[in-house]
Amino acid sequence: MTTAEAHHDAIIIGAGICGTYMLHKLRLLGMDATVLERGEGPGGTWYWNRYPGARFDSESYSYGFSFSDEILQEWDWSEHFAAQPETLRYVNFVVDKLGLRQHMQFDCNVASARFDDGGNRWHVSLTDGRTLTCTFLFTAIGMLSAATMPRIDGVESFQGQSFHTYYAPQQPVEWEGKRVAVIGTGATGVQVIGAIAPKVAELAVYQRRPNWCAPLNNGPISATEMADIKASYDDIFAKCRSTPNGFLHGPVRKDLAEVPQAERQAFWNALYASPGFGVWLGNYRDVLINPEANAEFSAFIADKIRSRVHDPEVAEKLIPKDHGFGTRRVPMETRYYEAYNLPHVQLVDVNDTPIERITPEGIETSDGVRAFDIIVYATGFDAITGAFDRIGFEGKDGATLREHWRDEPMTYLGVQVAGFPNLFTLAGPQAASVATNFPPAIETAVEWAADLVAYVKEHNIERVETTPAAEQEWFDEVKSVYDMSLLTQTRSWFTGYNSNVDDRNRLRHVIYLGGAPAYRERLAKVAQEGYPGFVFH
Ligand code: NA7
Repeated sequence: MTTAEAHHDAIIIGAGICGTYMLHKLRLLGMDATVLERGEGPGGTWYWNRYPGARFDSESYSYGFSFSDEILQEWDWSEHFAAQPETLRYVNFVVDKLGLRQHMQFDCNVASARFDDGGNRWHVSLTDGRTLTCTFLFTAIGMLSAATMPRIDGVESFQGQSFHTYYAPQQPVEWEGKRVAVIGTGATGVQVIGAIAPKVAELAVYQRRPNWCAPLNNGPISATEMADIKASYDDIFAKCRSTPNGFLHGPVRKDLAEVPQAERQAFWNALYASPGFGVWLGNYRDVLINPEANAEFSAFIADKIRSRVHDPEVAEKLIPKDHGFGTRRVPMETRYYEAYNLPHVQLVDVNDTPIERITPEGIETSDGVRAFDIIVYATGFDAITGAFDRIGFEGKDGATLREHWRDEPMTYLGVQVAGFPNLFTLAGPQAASVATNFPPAIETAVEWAADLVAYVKEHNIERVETTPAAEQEWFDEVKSVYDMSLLTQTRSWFTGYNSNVDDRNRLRHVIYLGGAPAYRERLAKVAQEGYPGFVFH
């Protein structure tokens, strides 16, 4: 069957890392599957985020797919933390290598998906007027794909160039000689600022709350190193499977107080100088759990910031006071703090001088108007659930997913929703997914879903659904892990907050925080036990 025909065994929404792998697995099972993708090519996150400085925070070789030795051996990474263009090339390479492109439909916006209870089919409507049907519907729509603009008057009136980082132009932007504003200092803003600061004529950074950032310490991968990496992939992925977050960095199995002060300092200095997330995830095990241990490490990082930023007043503004290190997603930076030492770079604290409106010329704060050529909105996402809200999912008896998830994103194991049969939310809300190294989490989700599909085929099952009781059980588990974490003491997208979306500036239990190994074991146990919590017809 060709992709143009209306019915498929399976439809996958999204051609990122997740949709690509799900399509491959379904094709291996002999299913007729098509991918619907709103971009003009595959890549998902790596297709859209073309802003300067966009790159991995996880080691390139721990990010790629692990399932194909052939792909691992054929692909060379050029840097320890590859930049977006390289990753986009990688996804395209995989898609072509596996012969998947012909089963993907691009430039396809899914407007709604409705379950026909009697016919046991999903009807998937596209904004181009087409409606496709399928038996199984998989979402691979990303956790950070619904970009949010700030709710500031006049955004549309600006006469210069402006964009949200997620929608950065495909053509390179001319930064040289330009007066630039960046609003937002999350992981994205920090990458943009580090990358453009040396190029532009003027840069004003509008900061609401600072984050605890740490150096990425990136570097090129030589041919010899790449050969060593290729020879060590088994060890690399075994290591990733052994750590709570699926990265190459796992906690030291000691409490901070067990280690003499001088040794602690030496270890922390080494972590600070080492590549990647070690500083966040390779620390003493109580740093992210015990408030005193966290305060001590936060003080260490604060001193690092003071030592890197020349102006003490600016340094103090860049040091978070409302949360401890690592309780929000830690942005990994490259010469971010040094940017503030450049004479043409200015930090604007919007708590002192709030933004009142965007004007045709630039940005007006309580301090007056400042003119810009370019405004970059690095203002984040309606994370985790936003991409689902954008599509009108309608399940049994007219129930909508939006309403079902109004208070909390209720799911069973992060893979199914009661009342929405045959819909699988791959690496979705309340899965371990986005709190961990995402591709390994995607592999877990996709392989589990593929096993379930194989089971369903083998047993001539037409319908898989979960129950409200199973959802409640999983919600209680998800919540209990949040309750143990320091993360809930701060507002961030990990805890479901977004001030730019109605009814989203509050705690929601959107991610399973129990770690990748526990999540994997839980999914495996459910499969081994014949899928308790699921009802098959
Ligand atoms: P984040 O981490 O949600 O950061 C968004 C930033 O934008 C953050 O600093 C916000 O300040 C700021 N923001 C948002 N709205 C406003 C308004 N209205 N005014 C001023 N400042 C605002 O998104 P990112 O894209 O940086 O990172 C998302 C993930 O992508 C990242 O964690 C990686 O996993 C990849 P706030 O802190 O809310 O005060």
